[in-house]
Amino acid sequence: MKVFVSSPAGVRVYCEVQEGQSWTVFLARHHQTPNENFTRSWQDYKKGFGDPEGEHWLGNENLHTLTGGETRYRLRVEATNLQGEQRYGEWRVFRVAPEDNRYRLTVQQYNSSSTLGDGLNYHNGQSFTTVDRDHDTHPSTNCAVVHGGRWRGRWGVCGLVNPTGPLDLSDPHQGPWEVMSWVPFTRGDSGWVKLSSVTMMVIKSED
Ligand SMILES: [Ca+2]
Repeated sequence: MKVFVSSPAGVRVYCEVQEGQSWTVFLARHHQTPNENFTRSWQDYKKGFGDPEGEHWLGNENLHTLTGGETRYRLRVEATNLQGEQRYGEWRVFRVAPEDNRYRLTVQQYNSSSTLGDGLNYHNGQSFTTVDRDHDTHPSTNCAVVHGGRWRGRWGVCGLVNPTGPLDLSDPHQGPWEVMSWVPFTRGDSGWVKLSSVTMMVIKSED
């Protein structure tokens, strides 16, 4: 169930309520007309963009305010492939550092009952990178720019998961790494899979 709330700071937020628990959505991607532009600057990813009722990024500053304190947050990702198959993944620790630490990502303790693979582990500890701020580990390339800017805003390395990649799937010859994708889509697999939708959300940890 979708619920829209305003934070004390006046930020309008989409919360996904599942089994009585209210998850704060920070990334929503799906087909809409027109699709949201995710090739954005550091400032845009900092502040957030898009419509909470449609495709959007909540903003790195909001993510840090929410998850960067003493309270531990969990992460849940729900993803659907082009065949309509759904997977979910959960991580028991999700934290985004302040801007002066380049919104560095901590994502740990993958829940092994997840059906979605743990590609995010590859991004653990990485800084956030945008087309105008290369903070990734690749020495000669900005990962947000390669493949025509298709890697977009991301935490740190070229690969693996690409939830901010383009949703234009009209070219069957495009590799999955060039569009919105996840690897491994199924826990225990190794395959790189194009996605038709993805939602990333957080909730306070109960332990
Ligand atoms: Ca680089």
